[in-house]
Amino acid sequence: MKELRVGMIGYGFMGRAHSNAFRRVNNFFDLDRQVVMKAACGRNEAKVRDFAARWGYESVETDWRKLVERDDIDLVDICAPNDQHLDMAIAAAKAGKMILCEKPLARDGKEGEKMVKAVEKAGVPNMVWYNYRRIPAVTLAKQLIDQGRLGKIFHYRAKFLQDWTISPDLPQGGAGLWRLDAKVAGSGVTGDLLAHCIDTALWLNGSIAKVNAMTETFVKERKHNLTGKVEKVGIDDACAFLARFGNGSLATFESTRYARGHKALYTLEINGEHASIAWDLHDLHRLQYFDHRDEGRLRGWRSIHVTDSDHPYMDKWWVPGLAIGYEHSFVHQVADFLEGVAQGRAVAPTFRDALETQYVCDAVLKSARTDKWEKVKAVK
Ligand code: SOE
Repeated sequence: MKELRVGMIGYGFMGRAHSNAFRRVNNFFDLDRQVVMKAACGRNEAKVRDFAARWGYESVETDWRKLVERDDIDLVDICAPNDQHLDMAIAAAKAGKMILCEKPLARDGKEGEKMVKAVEKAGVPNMVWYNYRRIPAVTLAKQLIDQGRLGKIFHYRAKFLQDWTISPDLPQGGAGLWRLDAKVAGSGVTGDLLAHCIDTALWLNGSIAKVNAMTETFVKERKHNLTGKVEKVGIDDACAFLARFGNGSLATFESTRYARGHKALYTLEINGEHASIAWDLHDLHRLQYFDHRDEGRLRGWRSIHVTDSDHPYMDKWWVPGLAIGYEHSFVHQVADFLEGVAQGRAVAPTFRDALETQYVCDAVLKSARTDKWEKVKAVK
């Protein structure tokens, strides 16, 4: 079997989620490529050594440019904060590496465009880690929609709610908290959480034509971990927007880090002419499905436990009825990517697919500023 040698940049929460996927994928999926965890890269040598030892990377680097140039690396996985995606992706593309990039692709559409250009010019396989598409219940929703079971779609509703930044004492900047620093993250909940909802929505329901948004920053100043000074907060703490899809359906999207009691509640509901579906990340192995064409006396919401062997990805895991979790969506994404590499075809969401999400985020943030409906730029 041909080896595929991975170089991982970053060792935070996502570095762990991706490493777990690389480690397990060949145990569960029959693939033409054997993942070799070749090198992990991070600026703090002690921490990156510890990370590499724990996850089984063969070597470490403290300078990402060295990692990208190494001859024994086939694929670079970018798990660094958002402000570094652009430079890393361009360098990796120039070095002819395959690239996986953590979401969001970039801080905005302009950066995203440069990244798309770089990978397409280099002709290297590329993909962005919008992992929720590959939770079996969400993939099943896609299959049902593509079979036309819902009929014409009228409504799309999505929310991503958290509550971890409510305290004004929480600083911004630095490890983990760079998500609160607009210069590094690009935006707040729009790029971090709504980007997930938008990616799934574009996949399930097609393009978004225009949006009308509002955002709020509830805590206006926070101490910055890197400067030690109290600095203005530039991110959106909460964002809600209306959208019109190209297929004529109406949508509402909402995200906040101020919904006390909710830790990572991603929910979506789609209402079509014949049927509706609903999904909830806190109950991720279930898909709710209502079909108006069912016999009247028995009609009602079905709660499908998406754990049977004819459900997406489930034949690769345990016996029917036994659930899998969040981390498996990353394993599925690597498995699909490796299959695409072996067959010489692109696997979604590519950088180009993720650019569309970036354009929706740009339009959302613009609309919040202008207080008007804003058109979403089309990906050329
Ligand atoms: C933020 O808390 C976060 O970790 C996001 O960055 C992830 O993309 C999301 O899946 C869970 O929440």
